[in-house]
Amino acid sequence: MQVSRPRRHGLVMGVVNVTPDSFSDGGQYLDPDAAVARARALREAGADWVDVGGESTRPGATPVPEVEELARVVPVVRALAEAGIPTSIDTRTPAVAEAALAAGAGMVNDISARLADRAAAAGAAFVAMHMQGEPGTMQDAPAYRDVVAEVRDHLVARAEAARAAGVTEVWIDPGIGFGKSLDHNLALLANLDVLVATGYPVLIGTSRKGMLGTLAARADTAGVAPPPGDRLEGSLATAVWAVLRGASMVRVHDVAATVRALAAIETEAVPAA
Ligand code: PMM
Repeated sequence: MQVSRPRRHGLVMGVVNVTPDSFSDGGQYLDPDAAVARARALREAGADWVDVGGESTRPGATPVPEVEELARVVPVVRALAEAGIPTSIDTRTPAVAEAALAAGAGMVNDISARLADRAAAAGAAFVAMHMQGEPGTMQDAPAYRDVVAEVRDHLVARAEAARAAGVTEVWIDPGIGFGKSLDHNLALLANLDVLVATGYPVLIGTSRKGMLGTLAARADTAGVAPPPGDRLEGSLATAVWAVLRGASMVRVHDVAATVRALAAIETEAVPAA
């Protein structure tokens, strides 16, 4: 399998949601063969990691029964691991993390930031993401005294706990859109250096998210927000922004376009000697 040349800066995590209802690609990859084909295509387009999820965590989503989540993701993770594709499991369910790790996942991407012990037991990498509240209600009234400091403090505490549990590769992610208003999201993106300064590698996921619809509507003469599948410009702009501000990886749906966008800033992204 051909993969693109390694970049010096900005890894890319490609998203495959094996769900009927994800906001960005729900229903497209519910069939395991379609999910595996999508993952292979993302890898060939330059994804460093492929992130497989079986539960939609969009605002207002209801939790998926564990047995259903297992049935969705485990066959896909196993097929990808057998194909040698670095695979991350996007879950907050302990049994799903365990089964995916046993099937060959090399990273646990955990929006609840509570599954570090599972990652540690398998020698896998771990992403601690910040979320205020639960997906069902998190966008009802998100509130912070100081969003940047609170998110940083929470993530550092979870990352330190993950290290103490034995994880050697710990990532932090502010969780754009997870219990955050537009202003909260923008404050976090504007102050990424605060997260980068913690020393933990930072992952950012803005791809196709609602904030990009809102911002694009401001630029539209009729004030219309584009649907998730039509938010590529904002997805690329924020991915480039994040990497220039020191993020080490971006989680995206449009891998080929993101790889090209990051290639275009490769020189600028490398700090002067
Ligand atoms: N966003 C979504 C799901 N999982 N994981 C991390 N670490 N960071 C994110 O921003 C994130 C995530 C929601 O997007 P999707 O429904 O398109 O997967």
